[in-house]
Amino acid sequence: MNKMTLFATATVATIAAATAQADTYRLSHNTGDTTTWHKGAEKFNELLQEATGDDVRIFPNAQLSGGDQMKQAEMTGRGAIDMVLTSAINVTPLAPEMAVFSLPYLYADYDAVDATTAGAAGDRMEEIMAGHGIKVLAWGENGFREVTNNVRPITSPEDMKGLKMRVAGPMYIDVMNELGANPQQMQWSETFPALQQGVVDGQENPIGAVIIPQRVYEVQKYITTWHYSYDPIFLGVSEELWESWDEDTQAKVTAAAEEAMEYQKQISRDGTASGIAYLKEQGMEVYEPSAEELAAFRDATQPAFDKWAAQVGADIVELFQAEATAT
Ligand code: X2X
Repeated sequence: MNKMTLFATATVATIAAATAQADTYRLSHNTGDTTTWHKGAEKFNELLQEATGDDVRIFPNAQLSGGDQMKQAEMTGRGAIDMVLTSAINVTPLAPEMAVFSLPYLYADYDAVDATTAGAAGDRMEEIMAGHGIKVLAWGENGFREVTNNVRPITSPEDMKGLKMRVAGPMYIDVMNELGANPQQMQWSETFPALQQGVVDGQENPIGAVIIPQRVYEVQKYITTWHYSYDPIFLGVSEELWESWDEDTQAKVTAAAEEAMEYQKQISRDGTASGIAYLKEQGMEVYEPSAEELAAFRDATQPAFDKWAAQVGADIVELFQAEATAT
């Protein structure tokens, strides 16, 4: 063998070894390790291991972005984090269009939600995220966000007046201001102690995905199922990493993500369905508003809807509304 052949043989062997070697990817999410988000990530890891031999190391509570839940997407976009599982509202500093999902009272029910994530509306958001360096693999669910607090039952917009409310993101600040509450943006990982110590009176989150698994009922007395805002989550991978895979790997990763998010969505919905009874058992006072009462919340939050619809862009809002009402 001459020198050239030796070199070529060694290179091929190195590439073969590198290809056969299993990779470990780092996945960031911003809830605790008891939530349906975390369970969905674990399911993804399991399925990916079976399909490709690679595995996923899961980092809860936004640890990879120094505890900042709004930074995970941007870091994934520039390849500093491999994978991200987060909700739409956390991505709005990077892609304001993602606020569309959570516009107050956009969705009537789960069918309307599924029509958009599976339809042209979902595709449009996936294109936008790709423009920020994130390949969306599949949509999962945080859910319809319900309001809890320690001061009084919330039965009408007036009841929100003066309440100190922890919120996750900018759109919810506007919504809370319209309702006369005092909103404060805070990391989710810091919210439980803040509620416990009375730094804030209340918060809003989905029942099945977050409120029950993170035991919010231990530090909150009242919950109102006002369904004011829907929040999807998505499982995404940095475009850089995505592009490094061959088509076969891309297909396997996508299939694992879709199955894992389907599972995550189902356990979130199941947990929500059985959740009201559970929260009552835990001593919470549950208020389920009538259609008329919901309409009052809807009217009161309309200015925030209009403001954010303008930021999202009329074409996107119309696309979502068309698919959400076609079911
Ligand atoms: O921070 C929250 O409230 C949470 C966990 O629901 C989101 O990530 C938006």
